[in-house]
Amino acid sequence: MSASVIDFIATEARFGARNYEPIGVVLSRGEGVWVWDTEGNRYLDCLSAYSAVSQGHCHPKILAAMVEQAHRLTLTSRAFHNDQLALFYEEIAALTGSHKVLPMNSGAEAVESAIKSVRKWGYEVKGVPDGQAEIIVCANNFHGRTLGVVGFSTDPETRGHFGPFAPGFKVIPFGDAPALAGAITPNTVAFLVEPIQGEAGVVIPPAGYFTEVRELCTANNVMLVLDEIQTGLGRTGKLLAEQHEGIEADVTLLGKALSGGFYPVSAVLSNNDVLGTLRPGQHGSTFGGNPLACAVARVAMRVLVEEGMIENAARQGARFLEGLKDIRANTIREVRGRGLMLAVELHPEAGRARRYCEALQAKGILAKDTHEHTIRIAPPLVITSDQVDWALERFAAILTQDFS
Ligand code: IF1
Repeated sequence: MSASVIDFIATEARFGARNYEPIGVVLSRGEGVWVWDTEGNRYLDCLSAYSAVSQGHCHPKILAAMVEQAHRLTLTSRAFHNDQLALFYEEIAALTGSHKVLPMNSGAEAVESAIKSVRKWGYEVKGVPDGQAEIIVCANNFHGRTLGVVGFSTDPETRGHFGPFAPGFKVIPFGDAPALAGAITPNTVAFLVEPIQGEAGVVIPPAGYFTEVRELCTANNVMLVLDEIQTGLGRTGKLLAEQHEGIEADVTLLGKALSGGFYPVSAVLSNNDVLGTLRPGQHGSTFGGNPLACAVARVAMRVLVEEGMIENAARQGARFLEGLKDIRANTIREVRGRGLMLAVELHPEAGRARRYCEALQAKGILAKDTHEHTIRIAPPLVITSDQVDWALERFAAILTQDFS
């Protein structure tokens, strides 16, 4: 490593809160599926900033829209109207078939906003006694880092020593419809769930699970809130992961790729009822719905569709999954994924996934471990067949080695 690389890393460690443990690469440029470090080494990005850069790094059309809008108007607050918000609403509603939109910034904020909204809906529409609303969530969930959200995490790392936490959440196993049926009470306002659990290691529920979930929620007047912050906007090979089971959520959360990685933009999407309960002064955000965010998100959504990225995610995801399954290596316990949301789970004896990610870095691939033994693979949705094959060669070379 050159002196400058060591300097960036050491300076971060000296001044920064050490809430991350990054792989030892300092990135300074990106284009499409590729990123470059400060020394000019090129890497295929198989993380895409946790699925936020689905449209590829520095997508030229999103960049142009951002620059153009930044020259004109960036922030007005919601105290005034701006000439981008209405267009953003119209386009995201048309794309997703939603009736109402609440714009926020981070994913966690969208989750918090959904929780507030479904509780309010519960009191004002469903008739739950004040202060009694219950929300059901799943074990091993990941919905963000705010206090409200980590309070119903089941991961000791995520929630440990951050309490006390707010009551009103009930945890059931993921992928278990009878458990949902058993947990619903007259005070249940919502079931909040990821279509595929990301942080848990790309956990795909059994086929038919969400059909049953949808039926249970409808039968009991419980709002089904799907956190599609990671799975949405083409990542799994469909616009929304809910489409794999042909269901529709009552509330859908989007974030990450909603801006193509240029800017934090998130949104709560709902039927008329849930967001319809919010009145002026009851919820808001200084930056939520700002014209720069809206202009960026509008183009980020447009290129996803116009440039065929969703279909490409399905096609290249299938190719990647096949290729990973064909790797004969006794380090591999399981390979799973849907679209370009993939994971390789290693045998515990094979050593830590982190070591494999470091070895992949040396071969020109950036991927991220999760939970000790799982390598997560989520390249930008613009990846080509040749690039998938290029990556597979390198995965094969590394996964057939032993780093225990
Ligand atoms: C971190 C994982 C990915 C999310 C879902 C809400 C949020 C996220 C389903 C919050 C965020 C990120 C955040 C990142 C790690 C990460 C992640 F490893 F935890 F699972 F993407 F794979 N809902 N996920 O996945 O969105 O507030 O961050 O915008 O280090 O916290 P945010």
